[in-house]
Amino acid sequence: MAKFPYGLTADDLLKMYRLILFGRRYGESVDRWYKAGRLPQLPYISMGQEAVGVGACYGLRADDWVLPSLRTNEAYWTRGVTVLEQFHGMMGNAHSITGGRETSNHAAYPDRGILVGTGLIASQIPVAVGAAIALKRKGKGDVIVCFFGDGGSNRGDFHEALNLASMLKAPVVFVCENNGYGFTAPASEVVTAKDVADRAMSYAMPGKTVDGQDVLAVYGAAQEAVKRARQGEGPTLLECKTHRYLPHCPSVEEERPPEVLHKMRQRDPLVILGDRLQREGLLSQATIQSMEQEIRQELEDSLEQAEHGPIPEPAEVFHNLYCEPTTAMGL
Ligand SMILES: Cc1ncc(C[n+]2csc(CCOP(=O)(O)OP(=O)(O)O)c2C)c(N)n1
Ligand SMILES: [Mg+2]
Repeated sequence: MAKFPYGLTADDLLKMYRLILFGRRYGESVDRWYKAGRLPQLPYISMGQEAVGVGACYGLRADDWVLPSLRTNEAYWTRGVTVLEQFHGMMGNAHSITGGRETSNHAAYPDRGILVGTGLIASQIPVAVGAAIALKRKGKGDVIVCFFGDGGSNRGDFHEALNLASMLKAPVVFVCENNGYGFTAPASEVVTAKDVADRAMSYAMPGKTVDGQDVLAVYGAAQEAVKRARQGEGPTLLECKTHRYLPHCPSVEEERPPEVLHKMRQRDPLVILGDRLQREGLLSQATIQSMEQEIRQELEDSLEQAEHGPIPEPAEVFHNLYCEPTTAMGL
């Protein structure tokens, strides 16, 4: 029986593979559905980056927390949120977690340990530090994993959050999804550090750069950082070098040359894990086909169900906003 690193079992690796495959098919589907007018919410697609969210969230405890970036779709599924819940959010349905108030990528699911910041990039980083301080006070060894992009690491929020987290030894793991671009700006032209992980040095915390296309490398580094945080030793900055295969979002033109796009697909997270599992005799073509079939069915059924989901009652628009319901706006 093959031995896998970090005490992972064959079952764990198959689950990770399925999550990455799910992300890939989700990305392809929502890109198509948005362009066909079936999805009203602009999706931020993580194709190429799937191993980062899966590797950093897999193995967290139920009481831990995650704060995804705009693009960390995989964090939601790894924590057990269903795509149906997300599609309800995209449609603004009454059945979505906030009754139609949020977009799916700014939705918190507290029962599955998912918090959110705001629509401003990097705004989630100080929020994660605040949550980490609360977790530290609780004293149960719970941690929070916070995701953001290379562009986000240029904002002041990032710098003040890392400073505070380090001073207070907050149990937080900062995960930079470095896909080399912020919108259309290449990181090489706007981010001074070659490796974002080097910025950890300024804040007296460990900084580590890993291959974000290899889910096991991400998992191993994330688990090490989580362990450190649980033991009260404070935060870590983990930079995962990755690739975004599609433009920033479907309404933005692709500006990157075809040869660059071609090259990035040579190190594909699905292929890297899939090849390994096939070499170990753990993943047959039949298993892949049945996963593909299940995933396609779940995506299509969920979209159809969400398309027919109930829209919220206008009178409910102020629910959860004010302690006392207001009539001041005529509702
Ligand atoms: C403060 C702020 N400026 C600009 C935007 C618009 N915006 C949304 S995502 C994004 C790019 C973010 O780049 P990066 O942090 O590298 O994340 P990626 O999209 O590459 O995952 C921009 C400019 C925003 N949401 N907030
Ligand atoms: Mg980026």
